[in-house]
Amino acid sequence: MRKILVTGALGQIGQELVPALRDRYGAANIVASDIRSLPAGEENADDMFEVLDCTKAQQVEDVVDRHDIGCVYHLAALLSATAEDKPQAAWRLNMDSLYLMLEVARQFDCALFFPSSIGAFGPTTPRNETPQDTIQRPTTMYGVTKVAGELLCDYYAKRFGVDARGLRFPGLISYVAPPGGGTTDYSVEIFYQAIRDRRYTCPLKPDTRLDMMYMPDAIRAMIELMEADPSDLTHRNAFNVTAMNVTPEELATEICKHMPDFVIDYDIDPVRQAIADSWPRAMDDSAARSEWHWAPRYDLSAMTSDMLEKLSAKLKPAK
Ligand code: AKB
Repeated sequence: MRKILVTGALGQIGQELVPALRDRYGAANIVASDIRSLPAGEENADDMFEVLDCTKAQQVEDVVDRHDIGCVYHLAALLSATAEDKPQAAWRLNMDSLYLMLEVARQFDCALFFPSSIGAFGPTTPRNETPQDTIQRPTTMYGVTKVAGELLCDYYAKRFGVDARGLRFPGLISYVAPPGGGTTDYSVEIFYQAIRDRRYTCPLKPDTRLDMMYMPDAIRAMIELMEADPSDLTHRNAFNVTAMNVTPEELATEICKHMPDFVIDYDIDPVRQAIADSWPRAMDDSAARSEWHWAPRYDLSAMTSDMLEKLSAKLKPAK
């Protein structure tokens, strides 16, 4: 098989996607890449890793050509809160790199996975049961880059036949690698703080309802979409996917079932709150369910039990 390249491999999704791809297709077929080097001690002779700035055409072409890449999972991007802080940098990374990846996919005949987000919607989008095809007028730089990215992927698919596919991810909850600079980061931080201190100060209001998904479901969704028979896909790109929708208060209540002394309080971050208030409360993911049989396995209760068990083991002080 032609190899698979993952960009942003040291990020929250990449650190779980790369091992899952290595398990599924064999380590010799997966090239991980990131703008950062692998941390010392994490190198493994069997695993391929490239330091790659995916805004640099020459570097991207060289890696794709040298490794005979046939599919790219393009994860490198700035998340919503960081993008609001650094909008110019967000445009450069999120858009320049996607354009380059699509161009390289066109020239080298590669498939491409692009992660869009609930951030691709805005305050004029219907907030409940948000349809697959609806109004998209985001008010954040992150959202602007996600809508533009979705449109660019559709354009390259239609105009040049590039097999570009993608998902609109909700907040992703995981214990392997922390997220960085997202609006939904609270849903991961709350677990770290619950285990360490039995208390958490949340930057979003208690009733802020957003879609969420546990990382094992997210990884499976990406691989299942990329493996789906193209003739089954009407949309192909930017599928709404969700597994649960929760508020900070509800998540805290679920954690309390395992840790009755856990306490949550609130210190609202106005930037993150404004972003969250402009996003859907609950997406309709029926297109993904019918076109490629998407079905999440973790609901709030299953995710919370697994997170607490796995993260407690990870944070246990070494003896
Ligand atoms: C963020 O909060 O920026 C991301 C997202 C929902 O796209 N987790």
